Amino acid sequence: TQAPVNVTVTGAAGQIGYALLFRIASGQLLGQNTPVKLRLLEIPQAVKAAEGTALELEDGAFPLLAGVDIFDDAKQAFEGVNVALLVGARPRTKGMERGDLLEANGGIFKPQGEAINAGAADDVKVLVVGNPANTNALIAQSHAPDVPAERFTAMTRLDHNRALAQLAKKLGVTVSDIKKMTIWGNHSATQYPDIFHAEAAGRNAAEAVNDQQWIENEFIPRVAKRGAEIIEARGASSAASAANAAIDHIYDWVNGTPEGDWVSMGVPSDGSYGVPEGLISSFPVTCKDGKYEIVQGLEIDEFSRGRIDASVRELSEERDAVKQLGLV
Ligand code: NAX
Repeated sequence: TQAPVNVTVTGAAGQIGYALLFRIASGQLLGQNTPVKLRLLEIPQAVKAAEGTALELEDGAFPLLAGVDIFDDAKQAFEGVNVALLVGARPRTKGMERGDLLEANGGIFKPQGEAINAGAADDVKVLVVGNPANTNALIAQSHAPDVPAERFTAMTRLDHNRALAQLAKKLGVTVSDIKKMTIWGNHSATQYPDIFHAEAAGRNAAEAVNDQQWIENEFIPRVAKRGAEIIEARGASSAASAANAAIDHIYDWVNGTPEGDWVSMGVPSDGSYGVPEGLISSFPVTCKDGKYEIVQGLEIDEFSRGRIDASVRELSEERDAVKQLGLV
């Protein structure tokens, strides 16, 4: 077997952290031949809870778990990191304006970007889960000038998976019958889940659905607002499904996507599909040999164009706002 891979998880004592760490330890993040060393980052008040989780990780007797270290200092937590999962963030609380939210998160993601720049391994891959995920990723990336920008990604895989499940249900097929789903734009209510390029059991998915009303008024809002639906039902935000999506995102990035399919990732735009360069926006991507590529050449009709532009506009506004705050 190979040397252990260093995986840093921030917000390790939170609810996504609790669902995520055991799956990483069991080998589901990187595969069954790759031992992992966990480096947990928490704020000082939550270190004790993280230590409790570390005791439980020990009790899992995971053959692939080569060690667990806990930090309340970002510089130490990201030392030698190969895979960084940035889950901890400042949630929006009552009465908080968007500017306050972005500023509070800047206070987290700026120092974390600097710490990644200072200490990460050459092959570091970063996934930002903590919201607002795309813009938090942009903040971290802009403070890590020595790390290739494309290593900073934001999670839209939960939206992608939600879209797969809703479409499969509608068509009475299994999720594995669906290929080439795409989430475009921001991980927010403006995101655009696009089934016009998707395939369901070998047919074009939009043609198989044949119901524009359902696409516009049920499917898209259901996927975009699924987070709120979960909170309403569970009394808490999505946790295990978010952890599952983070596992999928990194697993596919490292191990590759299957031939004839793609996944959705928030990645720095190279200008593809008219998305301004540098914005961290969700695209269809294929992965191979530890690298991803934005799928090129998809035809975007007027309906899709409007939806993509609206979500990208929101990302531009978020970038302008953090620019004004001096965070990027
Ligand atoms: P929790 O509040 O349960 O946990 C967050 C943890 O982060 C806490 O333990 C807190 O102490 C820690 N933390 C705060 N600041 C930190 C810092 N500077 N360094 C290290 N740790 C820090 O939230 P949870 O439900 O786990 O959600 C975490 C984040 O994921 C939230 O921002 C949430 O909005 C976001 N989500 C993103 C999703 C996505 O699809 N991109 C979906 C699920 C989720 O809503």
